Amino acid sequence: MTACIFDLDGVIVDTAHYHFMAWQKLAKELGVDLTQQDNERLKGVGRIESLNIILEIGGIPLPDDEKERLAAKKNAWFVEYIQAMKKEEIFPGAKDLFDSLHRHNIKVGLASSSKNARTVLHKLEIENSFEAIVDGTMIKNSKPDPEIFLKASVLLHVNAADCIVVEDAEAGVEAALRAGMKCIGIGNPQQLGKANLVFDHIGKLSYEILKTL
Ligand code: B16
Ligand code: MG
Repeated sequence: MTACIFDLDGVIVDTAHYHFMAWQKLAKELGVDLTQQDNERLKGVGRIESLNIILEIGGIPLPDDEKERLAAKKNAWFVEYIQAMKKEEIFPGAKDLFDSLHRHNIKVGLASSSKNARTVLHKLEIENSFEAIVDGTMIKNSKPDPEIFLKASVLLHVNAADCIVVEDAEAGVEAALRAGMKCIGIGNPQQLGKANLVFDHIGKLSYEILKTL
């Protein structure tokens, strides 16, 4: 391992919950009952792709301009939630893990499909913890496409095969494996079974565990 690449929403902070709250509010307006289980399909995928999944669940066909309007509405709610975020909302152990990896000369990268990732990093005051940051504004194809992780490895100047990804989404685990990287899942082993190892929280990870992969 020469680098470790972290997903943001759901791994470093519980913004995954804010995404869910905003999508649920929109789904309700559309008359769609969006369950926690449905929400697993939205994790890690881009904004319009997420809306398409909700419309598919509801059996609602819409023209592209209307989709853009609804996605912007959801985003406005999400932005409102993250504006109120406090830096203390970072998951316990995350910052210590970045510092420990740096002490062991492991590069630390961030790869988030979110176009709001930089705002969240700024709120948490951790922009300087990463040697490279790739967000949703920098990619054409969102997870499960491997583009985001490959781009991160290029910016970190490391081989993809020497990277470990930490992800909470099924789409993210798939993207990491397709990039030829190892992957640690954060969450439910039943959902993230393809990952090399699964933990329920980032606080359980350490340099010693990562280097066993
Ligand atoms: P935005 P991650 C992803 O971030 C979220 O998991 C996903 O739910 C969201 O739809 C996507 O970002 C796009 O976010 O609408 O803010 O651009 O998990 O890759 O950090
Ligand atoms: Mg995530």
